[in-house]
Amino acid sequence: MKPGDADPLRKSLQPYYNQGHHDGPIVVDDWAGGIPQTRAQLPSVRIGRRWFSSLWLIPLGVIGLVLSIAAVREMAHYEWFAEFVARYPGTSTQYVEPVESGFPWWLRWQHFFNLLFMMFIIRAGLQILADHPRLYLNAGSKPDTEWMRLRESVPRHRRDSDDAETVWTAKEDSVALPKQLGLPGFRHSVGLARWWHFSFDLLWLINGVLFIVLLFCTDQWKRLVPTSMDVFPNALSTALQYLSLDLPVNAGFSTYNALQLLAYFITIFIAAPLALVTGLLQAPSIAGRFGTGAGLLNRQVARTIHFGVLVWMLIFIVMHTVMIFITGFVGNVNHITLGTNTNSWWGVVLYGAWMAVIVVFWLVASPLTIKHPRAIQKAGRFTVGRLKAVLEQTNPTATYSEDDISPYFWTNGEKPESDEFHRLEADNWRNYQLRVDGLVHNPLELSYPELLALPKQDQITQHFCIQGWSGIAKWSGVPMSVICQMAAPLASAKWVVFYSFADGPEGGRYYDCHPIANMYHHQTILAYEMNGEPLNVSHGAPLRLRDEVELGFKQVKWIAAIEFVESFEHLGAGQGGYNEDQEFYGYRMPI
Ligand SMILES: Nc1nc2c(c(=O)[nH]1)N[C@H]1C(S)=C(S)[C@@H](COP(=O)(O)O)O[C@H]1N2
Ligand SMILES: [Mo]
Repeated sequence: MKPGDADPLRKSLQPYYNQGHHDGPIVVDDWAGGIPQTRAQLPSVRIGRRWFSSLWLIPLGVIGLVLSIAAVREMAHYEWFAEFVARYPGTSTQYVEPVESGFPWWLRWQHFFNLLFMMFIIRAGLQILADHPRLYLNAGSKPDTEWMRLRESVPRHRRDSDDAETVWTAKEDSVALPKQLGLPGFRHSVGLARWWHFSFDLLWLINGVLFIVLLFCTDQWKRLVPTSMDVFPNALSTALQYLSLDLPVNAGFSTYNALQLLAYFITIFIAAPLALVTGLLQAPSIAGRFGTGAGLLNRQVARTIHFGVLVWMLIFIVMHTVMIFITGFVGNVNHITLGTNTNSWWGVVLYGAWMAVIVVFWLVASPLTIKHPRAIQKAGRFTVGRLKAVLEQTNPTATYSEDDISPYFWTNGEKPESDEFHRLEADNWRNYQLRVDGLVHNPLELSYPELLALPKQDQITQHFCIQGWSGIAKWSGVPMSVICQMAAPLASAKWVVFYSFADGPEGGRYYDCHPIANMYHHQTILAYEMNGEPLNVSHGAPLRLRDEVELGFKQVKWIAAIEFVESFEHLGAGQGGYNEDQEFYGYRMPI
């Protein structure tokens, strides 16, 4: 028998809410404790103190387009207009040399895979957005400071985190998306969405890097990289020609028009790298490493720019597709499928086949995720698990100043309901005992006063919830290295389990496992104070973990016991924690 096997805490872990179906399928109505499928609203945007629906963009866009066309068609009567277009024809060799080699096979296939991967990335990205459906520019994610949102304000009477009974949790704030828009659509499915997002991010990046290398190993870069400032007047000329409804010549087989070139250049060389950088800046392991948590590059700014890239990509995809259709559809699809400057119907057939493949993957992705969630978790871990393990090694050390402390700090999780916990709370933790055991030389029982008497450490650090919000707070407590020193783990101990007093929403005890190496990091502490006050119950009293390289859900609140183990396979459903078991998160969460 392994140490602790007869333990009531270990027994309280539940393999999986859907007992008997350890690998799913997910019953959406029972998901996350039966959270109702509150739908996302259309995005609204705040200007000053007023909120405007994004639907206004439709009439404004139409009016803007019609007025622009009217204005440009009038301008086209003037001689200077004709002179300008003659001088800068829009498609010319003033800003690039023509490409003689057509569209090579690698470029055509990479173009197809790029679209396929982006379909998954965009849908899963929208799902991640819906898990905290607000965008801010401040690191503290304070309600009503968001500039964009997909639901109404956080209810005013539920913002007080000192009241653990009524406080509005981040989980309640999540919204559902239609199944064929989000991936997988249902509410608070961020864990599964992230496997799709990150796995296809990696494939997309590999495809993109290979594409850029091949561009510069051949003459294909000449299509995409302007070599003269003349690209700008030519781009203006192209735009004017489109708006005058007198479409410019399409010589795309060898030379893109200047507007097209700029759009491609921005997408490939600016938007795509920006997506990578702003994705990484949202990670505790990166932001903590570079100390970007509070400043201009804070997580919420990064999330906003990341969203901006999404908007750019969507506009690009729509405009690109419209242009393919209206500027000579058969010829255009011949270029990109067969690589020939022909008007063959085979090009159209191949284009149709590609699109059909994308539609099929589109249609099966969400149902497959709902049916086989454990397989999605495993496939995701197989694809990006090792990279996440590397990010755990960034050794984040950032601390912030008192001025950076967030005026509001979101709450998450369900507080403990047991009589035992209520009694401990009523007695102000006088009878609380932290148990530390498992693979250690010296099992410990530490009372609350004993914990307070141990060396105390303060740190002002940033919390990163998987759902997307963040907050900076000052945490004070006992370094885990001190606990390790006292307990003296055996060499066989590889993981450290934190058991909570609280159950998760699906039933079964909340717990989470951390690599033992993290325990020796100087920023890993058992906190009993927040912002200089005793920790309140909402935020995890009497004791909550801070392991700053990891995301928020791993910061177990209401800690009842700590156990050192060799592996976590025998705990719960064997995935490394409550959310890992029940909601298919990963156990390494430095991003
Ligand atoms: N026991 C327990 N601990 C928990 C949770 C929970 O549901 N139960 N939620 C986690 C999540 S998802 C987050 S983001 C943080 C939130 O901490 P806070 O409420 O202090 O902001 O606590 C983590 N610790
Ligand atoms: Mo979270």
